[in-house]
Amino acid sequence: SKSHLTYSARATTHANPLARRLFEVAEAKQSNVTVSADVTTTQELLDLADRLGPYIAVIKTHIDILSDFSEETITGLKSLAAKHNFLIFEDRKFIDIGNTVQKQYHQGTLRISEWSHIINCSVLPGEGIVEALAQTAQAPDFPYGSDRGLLILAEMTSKGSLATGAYTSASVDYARKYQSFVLGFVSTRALGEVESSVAPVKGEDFVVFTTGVNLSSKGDKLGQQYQTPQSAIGRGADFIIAGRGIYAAPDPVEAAKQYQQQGWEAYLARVGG
Ligand code: S5P
Repeated sequence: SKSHLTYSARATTHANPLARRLFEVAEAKQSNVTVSADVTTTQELLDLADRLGPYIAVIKTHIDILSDFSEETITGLKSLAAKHNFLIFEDRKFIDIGNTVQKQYHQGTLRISEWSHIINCSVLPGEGIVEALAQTAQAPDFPYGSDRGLLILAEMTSKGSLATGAYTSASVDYARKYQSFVLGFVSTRALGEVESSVAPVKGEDFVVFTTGVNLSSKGDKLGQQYQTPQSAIGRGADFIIAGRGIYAAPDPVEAAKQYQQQGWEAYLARVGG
């Protein structure tokens, strides 16, 4: 993996424009934090995005948990992303046949393709899901150009996760095969060494997002398992995703700053800075 290189170096060499932008944002803001803003109203979401915006590289949404999703949600998120220079990652975890996910992504009530730079999918349905999402985003008439990318959910943090072994290997296969649209993985570690039936592509540089990051808890009562920013970044995370550790803290802004600082120090230690 390229995890020993700086974000700036990776921004210079990466073939994918959205990956380049992601690394540039991280470098410019000195933040590798993705906040998982799992709140349930538009006002709470936009309020968090505005207050935490300066300290994060990416905001991750679960747009379908909002009780009042509307045009205002989209307009608000887009304008805050521009104001604070962060990217938007809708954690929809597409998992269906190609024909269905194309509609879920590019049509429908939530209009995900319109506002979310990054999406993710499970490869449980097989290669076709990645092919279908890539086809939609790379169609000549797709309105958002090369400003969109996919993360493959290659592993999960929950206890007893079945996203292991052959599933994780297939995730790497498809990432290699659809490299022009796949930015990388949601995984608990770098996956370059994982057995894959597709040979590594020369110069490949998959971006690793690691969720289940929390400074003060080991897990929850529903099987979530946490690690610290240091541990996640040591295992190869390029971006750390924290939800309750930040938004449910007594002071979310202070918490965001703390994750930012620890995430950045762990990154600097990794690249030898
Ligand atoms: O394996 C995973 C993958 C994801 S995307 N485990 C996860 O927890 N997530 C998501 O990360 C989950 O849906 C939630 O939005 C966030 C973790 O939230 P937290 O409050 O436990 O930090």
